Amino acid sequence: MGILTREQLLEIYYYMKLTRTIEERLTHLYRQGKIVGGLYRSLGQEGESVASAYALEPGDFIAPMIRNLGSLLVRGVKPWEIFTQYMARGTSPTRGKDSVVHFGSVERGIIPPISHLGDLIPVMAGIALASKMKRLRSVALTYIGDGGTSTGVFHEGLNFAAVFKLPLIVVAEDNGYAYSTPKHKQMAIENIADRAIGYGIFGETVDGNDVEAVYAATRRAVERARQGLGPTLLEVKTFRMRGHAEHDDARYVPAELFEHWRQKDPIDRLVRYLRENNLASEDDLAGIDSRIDAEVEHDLRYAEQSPMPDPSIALQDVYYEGVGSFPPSLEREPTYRRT
Ligand SMILES: Cc1ncc(C[n+]2csc(CCOP(=O)(O)OP(=O)(O)O)c2C)c(N)n1
Repeated sequence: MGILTREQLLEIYYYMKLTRTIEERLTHLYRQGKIVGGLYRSLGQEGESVASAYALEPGDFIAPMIRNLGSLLVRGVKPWEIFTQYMARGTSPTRGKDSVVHFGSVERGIIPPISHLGDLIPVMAGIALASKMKRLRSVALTYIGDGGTSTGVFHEGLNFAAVFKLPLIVVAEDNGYAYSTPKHKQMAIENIADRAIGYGIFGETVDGNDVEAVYAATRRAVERARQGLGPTLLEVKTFRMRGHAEHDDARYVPAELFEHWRQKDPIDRLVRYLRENNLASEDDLAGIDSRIDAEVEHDLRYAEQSPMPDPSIALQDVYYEGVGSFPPSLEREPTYRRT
C-alpha cells in the first residue's frame, strides 16, 4: 500500500461502504417482495469493483456487470437510481423497463449491460476502436466473471482488441463460482490472466480484496492503453459471499470457504489498514458511515414514494425512431396507438 492518498482511501472506503449499505437495504426490500426480479449482490467483491472504476478518468467508458454496483457509484450514480431501478419505478433510469443495474448513462460514460455473458467485451472493444479512430484518450473498461470468460464472444472480442491494439481493459473477476460451478470445472488453468498470452496482450493477476493493488494494476493498464500498447486482461481474485442471487442459498459452497474469505473482507481490511497507519480516526469513519446512512435512507424514501411507470410509456425508448414514435409496422396497427 502507499500509492493512494489518505483522502483517496477514505473516498474509496465511502464507495465500498455505500455499496454494501445499499445492497443490505435492497436485501430487506427483496424479502418484503418489493424488488421486481432478482437481486444480485456483490458482497465481498466491493473492493475490486470500486478500486478499478476509481482508476479511470472522466472521459473514459465503463460497462459494469450485475456485481459492479460499486463501479456505478464511483461513476456518479446515486442511490435513488439504484433503488428505483430495482423496484421498477417510473422514476428509475429505465423508467421501469429493466431492472438490476441494466442501465446506462452516456454523459457519465456508462454503457448499459445485458444479460448475455461476454457480449460486453466486443461492445467495449468497439468503443475502444472508436476512441482510437477519433484519436481520443478514452479507455474502455468492462468486467467479466470466471464463468463468462468461457464464452466464445469473450475470445472473439479480446482477440479483436488485441489485433488492433485497442485501449480496452477487461477485469476478470475470479470469485470461485459461476452460479454453482466451481472454477476447476470451468477451466483447466489456475489464473484467468494466463489466457492473455494466447492473445498477445498484457495479463496480470492481483488480490481483488486489496484495493490499492487493484487500483495500481488498473492504473498501469490505463497508462498502457493511453500509450497505444493495447488491451489488458486484469484478473482479480475475490469471493462471492452470497449465492448467485438472493434466491440461491449457495449450499454448494463449503462453509470453510466462506469462513476463509470472511477473514479477507475488503472493507474490514481497508479499515484495519487505515487504523494501523493512523490514516483515519474512529470519528472519521463514523462520520462517513452516518453520511451514508442519511443518504441511503433519504433516497430509499424517495424510491418507495415514487409511482410505478405509466403504462402509456411502455413503447417509448424501445425503438430507435425516438421517444414517443412507433415503428412503421406498429403504425399500421391501430390497436397499438395511444389516444
Ligand atoms: C451466454 C450466457 N450463458 C449463460 C447465462 C446464464 N448465466 C447467468 S449468470 C451465470 C453465471 C455467471 O458466472 P460468472 O461469469 O462466474 O459470474 P459471477 O456470477 O460469478 O459473478 C450464468 C451461467 C448467460 N446469462 N449468458
